[in-house]
Amino acid sequence: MTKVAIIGSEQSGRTSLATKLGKKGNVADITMYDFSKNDIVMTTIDANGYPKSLKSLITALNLSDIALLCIPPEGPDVATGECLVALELLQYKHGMIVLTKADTSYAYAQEELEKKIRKIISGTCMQNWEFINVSTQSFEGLDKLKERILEIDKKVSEENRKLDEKPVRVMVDQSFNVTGIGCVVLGVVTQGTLNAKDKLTAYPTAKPLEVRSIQMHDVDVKSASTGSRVGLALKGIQSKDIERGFVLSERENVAESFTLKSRISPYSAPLAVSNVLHLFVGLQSTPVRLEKIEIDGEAVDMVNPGDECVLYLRGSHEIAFSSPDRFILSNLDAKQRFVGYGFAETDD
Ligand SMILES: Nc1nc2c(ncn2[C@@H]2O[C@H](COP(=O)(O)OP(=O)(O)OP(=O)(O)O)[C@@H](O)[C@H]2O)c(=O)[nH]1
Ligand SMILES: [Mg+2]
Repeated sequence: MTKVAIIGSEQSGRTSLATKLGKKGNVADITMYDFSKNDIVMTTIDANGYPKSLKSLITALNLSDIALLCIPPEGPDVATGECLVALELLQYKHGMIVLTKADTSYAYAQEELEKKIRKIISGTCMQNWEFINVSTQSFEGLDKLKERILEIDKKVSEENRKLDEKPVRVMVDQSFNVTGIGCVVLGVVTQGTLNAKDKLTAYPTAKPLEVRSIQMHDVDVKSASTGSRVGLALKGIQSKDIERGFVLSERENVAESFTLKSRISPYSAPLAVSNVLHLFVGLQSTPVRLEKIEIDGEAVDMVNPGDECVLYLRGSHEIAFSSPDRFILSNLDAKQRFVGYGFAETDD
């Protein structure tokens, strides 16, 4: 099951590209486009709420395995830079740089643009990503792009098979009530293998539930491996008790305040105690206040771009997390809004 996120700056050609990759589904701050033919099943997510909403960007990336960063012939702007920072903070493994609207540019200009961006991404997790010139007008590059997506997805599947034996976790992105069925949620199996009749808990509220049935692209299945996008009918819980961001699993840590071993992005402004930041983990997010900063075990008032530190953050509502989860920190008032990443101390 192939899951693709389309990101980039305003007017970079994101939605035009998404419409070429699948059939449009419901629209929120992300829009999903579904495609299925023979044994190819693909969901493409347009982060259409970005750049206004950082959450749209993070949600699209966390629900996907392959990122397509759209850059138009005009070249990168602040939002493009912010997308690059997000990918680097998430250590996003797979993706491509899509030079969009190729029909409005020239081969030489596209080559120069590629050179310029290659310089920017050297030394980052994106340094080996392929560049591809695409036009949704002349159709240049579209077949090649689809081919490459499927090639990359083979690697993604291999990686996911290594996670199939882990304890199951499902990241929920939608929850609603279906007459005659009850609570239905949509989401992604982020690790482990989900089986019908599994008894799990919805976090952060810790409400127990049973998986009544599993569907993948409208087909009933008995189990779903890591990376699967699933629809689940749930027993023992109501749709109003689950929302986007919830994690279904056997056990999660739940907290309102966090101690994060962090690294500040080189592209952030310095941080100071009492700053108000915005924290993302999985599809959850919360405002947090920076209560305390430690560098090498010593309390300090400020921390600089590029520094490693321990951040003590106080939030206002409960967040579910486990040891592999990467927290992303942002300052919604800054021009480049991403601040850094961190990992929480967990009980497991
Ligand atoms: N000539 C040409 N125009 C394109 C191409 N792709 C997109 N456009 C045009 O560029 C503009 C922006 O395209 P969208 O696909 O809406 O880009 P977007 O990033 O989704 O834009 P917003 O969501 O509005 O920020 C539209 O007017 C498109 O018609 C292309 O391949 N060639
Ligand atoms: Mg759009």
